[in-house]
Amino acid sequence: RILSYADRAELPKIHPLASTLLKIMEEKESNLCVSADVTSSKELLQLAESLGPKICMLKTHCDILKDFTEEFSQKLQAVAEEHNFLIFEDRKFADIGNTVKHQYEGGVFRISSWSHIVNAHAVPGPGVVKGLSAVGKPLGRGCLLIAQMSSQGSLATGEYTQAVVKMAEENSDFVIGFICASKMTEKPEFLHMTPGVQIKAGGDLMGQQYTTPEDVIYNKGSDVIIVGRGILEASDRLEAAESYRKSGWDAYKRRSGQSD
Ligand code: UP6
Repeated sequence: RILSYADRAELPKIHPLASTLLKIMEEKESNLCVSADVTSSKELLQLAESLGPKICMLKTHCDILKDFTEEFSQKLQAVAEEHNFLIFEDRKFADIGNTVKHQYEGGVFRISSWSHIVNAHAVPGPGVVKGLSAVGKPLGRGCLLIAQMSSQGSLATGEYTQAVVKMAEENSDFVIGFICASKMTEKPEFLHMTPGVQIKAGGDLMGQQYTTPEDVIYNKGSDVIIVGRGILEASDRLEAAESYRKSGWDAYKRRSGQSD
């Protein structure tokens, strides 16, 4: 029997933001993160508003929006508060510490001002975490390191992946978990989040590879499913989100021995 999300939220060494997320997951019975990959800020806000009750987290790519404004980011934060979910800007930082510090804090997007969670590639070495942490830690933000990718031919494998896990464990004051395909560490303080999820396994024409909520949560031991087109391209997005929420939650209940 593994620790429940609720148990993990109370661990003595848990990062406060990871604890917040685990409590949201338990309370809303959702390990679903919707990847809101749309290009209009109005549509993104409508998505957040309608799917908000079903999700623990909303993932954004702010640089695909054609009309990003600070007003939009303020409205998104208000919706996140209203529906009790966290915002994860999927910026995939990958430069030296000094540069990512500016990219995270400044520019047009001012990501650190509105996004609870960001992520980074470990390619540059620990300086990337130091740079992001200098901005995010005082604000109570957290970071995920990309240990593996869902795309075909990904180079993030083997020793690289192991080195990413080590980097996370050495920076646990700011790194709260991983983007990965399966459980990376036995340390229950870390969160595992997995993209490339659809109800049916398969892929797209540009190398994306899909596996199912059941496989990700029950077999692979990840914590959060990240779903984009599986929901966005459904004729009824709300119905699709509910179906992913239920699949992810049922798989978690089975894995943690809280059902059957
Ligand atoms: N994403 C992946 N795979 C990774 C890391 N990130 O697909 O290894 C992101 C993509 C996209 C989302 O940038 O926003 O997760 C997946 O969308 P999809 O469900 O529509 O394929």
